[in-house]
Formats: sequence, C-alpha cells, structure tokens
Amino acid sequence: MKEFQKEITHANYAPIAVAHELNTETLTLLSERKIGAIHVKGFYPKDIAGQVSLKAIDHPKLGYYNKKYTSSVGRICMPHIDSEWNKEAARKYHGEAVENIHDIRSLFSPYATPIDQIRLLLQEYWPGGANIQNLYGHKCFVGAIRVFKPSVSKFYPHHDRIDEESDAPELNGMKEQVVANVYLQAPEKGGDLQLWLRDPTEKEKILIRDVEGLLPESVEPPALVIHPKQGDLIIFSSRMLHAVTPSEDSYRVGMAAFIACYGLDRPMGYWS
Ligand SMILES: O=C(O)CCC(=O)C(=O)O
Ligand SMILES: [Fe+2]
Repeated sequence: MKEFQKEITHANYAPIAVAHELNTETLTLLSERKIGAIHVKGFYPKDIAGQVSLKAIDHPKLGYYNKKYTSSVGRICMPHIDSEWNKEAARKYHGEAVENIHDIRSLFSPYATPIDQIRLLLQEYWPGGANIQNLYGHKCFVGAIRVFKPSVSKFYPHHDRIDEESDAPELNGMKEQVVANVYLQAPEKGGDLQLWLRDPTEKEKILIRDVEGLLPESVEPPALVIHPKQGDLIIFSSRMLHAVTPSEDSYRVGMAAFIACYGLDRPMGYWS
C-alpha cells in the first residue's frame, strides 16, 4: 500500500510569546513558530553602536530601496531584494558582496560588528551550524545597515522571503526565514517594530509584491509591538507580516541579516 507521507509544514501564525535570550532552545522555538520573537536587551554596547550610527547617517554608500513604499529608508550597500529576478543586478550584488562585508566591518573597527557576533552565535547554537548563504554558487552580502530618517522613514506592513526573489537551488528545502536586527540608534518615541505573527494572505502577497507594502489601514492591528532600544537585538520571522512606524525624534539605525532555516541538521544561511 502506498503510504501517504504528510509534509511537515509550519502553522501560518505564531503565538504572542517573546524569549529574552539567544540560545539553541529559543532559536529552535522561533524556527518552529512556537514563539513570536527573540528580544535580547543590551546585546551590543551602546557607545560603539552610537559612534557607528553617526558614520552610517553620512556614509558614501548610503542609497535607497527601489520600491515605492520602502524608498524612504536608506541602506548602506546593495541588499539582495534590489537584485530580484535580474541577472545583471545579481552579478553586481554577488560581485561586491565580500568587499561590502569588509567595508561595513571597517566602520566598527577594532570591534566585531553585532552581525558578526550573531553569525558566530548561530554557528555555535544551531545544531547544523551556520554559514553565508550562497545563491547559484555565489556568496551573498550580509550585514546591511538601514537608516530611518525621523518622521520620514517607515516600512509599511510587508513580508520578506528570498524564495520569492530567487530560484537558486541552494534554497531548496528552506523551512523558515527569520531576520535579526540590532539597533545602533533608536528613537525615544516611534520607530516601533510591529509584528502580526501571521503570514500574509495570497491577496496581500500580490499587493506587497507590487509596491513592497500594505496600507496600514487595510490590515488589523498588529499582534505584538516592540519598541527597540539602542543595542537591542530582535529576531523574528520575516515571512510573517511586519512593519516599522516612523521615528518621532532621532534617527533610527539598524543592522540586519536574514537567516534561512533548513531544519536542525542543516546549516542556517545568512545574507542581507
Ligand atoms: O527595522 C526593523 O525593526 C525591522 C525591519 C524589517 O522590515 C526587516 O528587518 O525585515
Ligand atoms: Fe522586513
């Protein structure tokens, strides 16, 4: 008799639960959507974070995202999303990946960047280890810095999934995509991270693909709102709906890496 093997799939939502430590257990729970986020307060020293955020605001490689709803946010170095389905742009992205990692690392010199620290912690805590994500055999960039201008920049409700940006064979078997953000500068008021703790619907996905965000009025209130402080680390599922509200006072500067989970026995892959 032919046996029907049920594919292991995720729930399309996560509970409103936040862990405050990064370790094997919390990473596993996050990857299985058994918690909604990991929020480690004071992950990175505030004084180094503050010095780098000043350099980031004036950085010569500060550019803007391509799409309508995200173009208000500045970012240092080209992220993968800006090369989606475009061979020429992908060649540029991979061609400058390692140089860009080194450029950003130099901003923190002589210290390790918060994303470098996370890369090592993932290698140590995830049973299958962790490495830079390759796409078609080429290394990805990792460690983008995002600059949100006070009262101007925001991210509308959206999701991020690299399997909607690339069909590289390395992505086969991916089970979840999470994102780690470390805040180098954070406003007193505003600049909140909103998490809906659910996947977007198929209809919402089409809208997000066109303009890279939903109108906030068109979705229900978020399930969880986190106000990050300078030096904090937050990791959450980027496949689920999330948004950033405008800062009401200072700049908001974050350093981020996406992380692919392929199950406990395979290395995680990270990129920006
Ligand atoms: O800056 C943040 O808090 C999160 C930004 C975001 O949309 C992401 O990291 O995917
Ligand atoms: Fe996002």
